[in-house]
Amino acid sequence: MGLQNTKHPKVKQANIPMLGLDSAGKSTLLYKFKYNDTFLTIPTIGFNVDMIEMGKNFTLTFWDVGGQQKMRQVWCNFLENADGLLYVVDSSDKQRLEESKKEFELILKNEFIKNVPVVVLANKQDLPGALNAEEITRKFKMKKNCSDRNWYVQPCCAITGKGLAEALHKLITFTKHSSRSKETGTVFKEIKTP
Ligand code: G3D
Ligand code: MG
Repeated sequence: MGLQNTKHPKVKQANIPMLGLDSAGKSTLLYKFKYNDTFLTIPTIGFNVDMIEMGKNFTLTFWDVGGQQKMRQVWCNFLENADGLLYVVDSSDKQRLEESKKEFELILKNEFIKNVPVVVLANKQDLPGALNAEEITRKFKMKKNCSDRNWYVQPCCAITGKGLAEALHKLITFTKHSSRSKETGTVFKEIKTP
């Protein structure tokens, strides 16, 4: 499988992998970004990719990668060309917050995303007992773990869309002027899923 987008000399595009444990809400978020609508999601086997125009001459390409244990082995393939990272957390799933934090810390150790900006989406804020942005910031040790990059923790609800405009705005601000975001089409290399 190969993907190539069309060359358009003036369009800047940034690659944004969306990672996080299974069921964090990544696919729901992607549909909401793209269509401003909610769809019935099924667990993502492999990945979904969508390019979304963010105003004139700037496109974000979102890579929504499955979060099941076996898919996490291939997350690193999606980091190589990343201009920004969206890390999605189910803020209400207290039992798996530690697991999510460990995976997050593993990602940050990857050389490919050294200094790459990170937006953490503290999703499912509508659910009772969800940790708020400050609590997620502390739990994920953002100040320590992301001291070498721009970062932001955005509370949101993928179902209603609350908080998503702010998250996109942050992503755009972080990535738009980054030297890593490219000014022409990008050739997406083949990615094998287990
Ligand atoms: P994933 O792509 O990260 O694996 P999905 O996660 O987008 O498939 O979402 C997993 C489940 O969480 C879905 O429910 C979805 O509707 C739900 N979900 C996603 N975001 C939110 C949110 O902000 N609030 C609430 N309450 N639920 C959310 P099902 O029932 O289909 O498994
Ligand atoms: Mg999914």
